[in-house]
Amino acid sequence: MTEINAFIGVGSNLDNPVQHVIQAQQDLNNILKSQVVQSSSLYRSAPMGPQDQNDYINAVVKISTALTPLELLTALQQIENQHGRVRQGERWGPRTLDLDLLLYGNKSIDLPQLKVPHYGMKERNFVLLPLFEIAKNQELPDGTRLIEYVNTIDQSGIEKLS
Ligand code: A4P
Ligand code: MG
Repeated sequence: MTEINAFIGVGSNLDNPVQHVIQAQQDLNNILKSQVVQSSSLYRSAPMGPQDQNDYINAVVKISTALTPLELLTALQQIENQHGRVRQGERWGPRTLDLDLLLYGNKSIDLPQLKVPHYGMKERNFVLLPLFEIAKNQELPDGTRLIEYVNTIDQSGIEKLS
């Protein structure tokens, strides 16, 4: 069985976000044919998008998985639903739990329901900093190095918690 390393971006800004993120780390370890390899620290960040919402807690989790990308996406969405995620339609609005598939091995995926690398990851400090913490030498599928993006982003408005 081939195991692939994948990175999951975790975010929450409703109903005790720290608890949601910690619980999500455990939930990811319980996904079928998958286990957590490493988790980043938790980070507190100012909201991107509408400003009338709470700060976010973000983290990145590395897993090893034998699921296909679409099977993994389904598993991530099930976990979001277990956390009471309600989709209200507001772009970048508040949420109990958001799980984004950032990277799946070195694959590029361009399906209607799944784009990998995740479209926002190259310009979001709340994705790049936790990812870089646990994957210093990571490359993206196009051969660019993660550190190149880390070196160019604005690192204000984000704080490492633990
Ligand atoms: N989808 C496509 N590619 C992917 C992927 N790589 N991973 C599709 C996960 N899903 C992917 O997702 C909408 C659809 O995207 C899914 O049905 C899936 O098929 P969603 O989670 O329902 O929608 P969303 O997350 O509200 O939309 P969006 O635009 O992806 O929001 P973002 O980009 O996730 O932003 N500020 C801070 N500080 N920290 C945050 O974590 N997060 C957001 C949400 C806004 N502001 C934030 C943060
Ligand atoms: Mg999302």
